Amino acid sequence: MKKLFLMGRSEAGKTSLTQVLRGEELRYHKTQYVNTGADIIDSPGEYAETKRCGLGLACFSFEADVLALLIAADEPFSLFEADCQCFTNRPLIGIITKVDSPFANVPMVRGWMENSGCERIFEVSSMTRDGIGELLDYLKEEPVRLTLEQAKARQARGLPEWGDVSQYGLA
Ligand SMILES: Nc1nc2c(ncn2[C@@H]2O[C@H](COP(=O)(O)OP(=O)(O)O)[C@@H](O)[C@H]2O)c(=O)[nH]1
Ligand SMILES: [Mg+2]
Repeated sequence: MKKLFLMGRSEAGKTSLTQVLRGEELRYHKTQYVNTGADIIDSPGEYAETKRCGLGLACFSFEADVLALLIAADEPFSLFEADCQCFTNRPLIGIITKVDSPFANVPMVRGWMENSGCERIFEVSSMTRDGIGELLDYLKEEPVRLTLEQAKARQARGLPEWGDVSQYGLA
């Protein structure tokens, strides 16, 4: 199971998605702190909303196997800059939540996520459970485990640690 780190503004649906992925009942809970011990690391939206706290997200991300930018399908703008993957050395995915919303604009959010460097994008609803199975299947795949030497060899060539590098003889 991959350890997932969720980033997104307040009300984007991070805590609800965490509850659904854990098979818990949906209930409102204000996220006050970051607990990095669990399989899914939820974070308070305030971190993504202020520049200083945004740095904290970069630090917490090193506790995870995969990072997710989370944007609700009905959000009017994106908090995330272009090419966010450059602040981390983990795979970056996008999770579009609330696809059931009557105000959903999935293609627009997908465009923001592509611009921010997400290598895969999932469309989900914690209310209807749409797309949750596909996300769980992805999380159940084992993360790539590398030795320090393997990681350094890839880094020296400017390659991501998790990508297919068979053509470089580094597998
Ligand atoms: N329609 C809809 N509402 C959702 C969905 N997920 C969360 N919400 C609602 O959005 C609000 C914020 O959710 P929450 O998970 O606390 O967001 P967080 O601040 O990112 O942790 C709550 O009122 C949820 O009931 C969803 O998939 N569809
Ligand atoms: Mg929350």
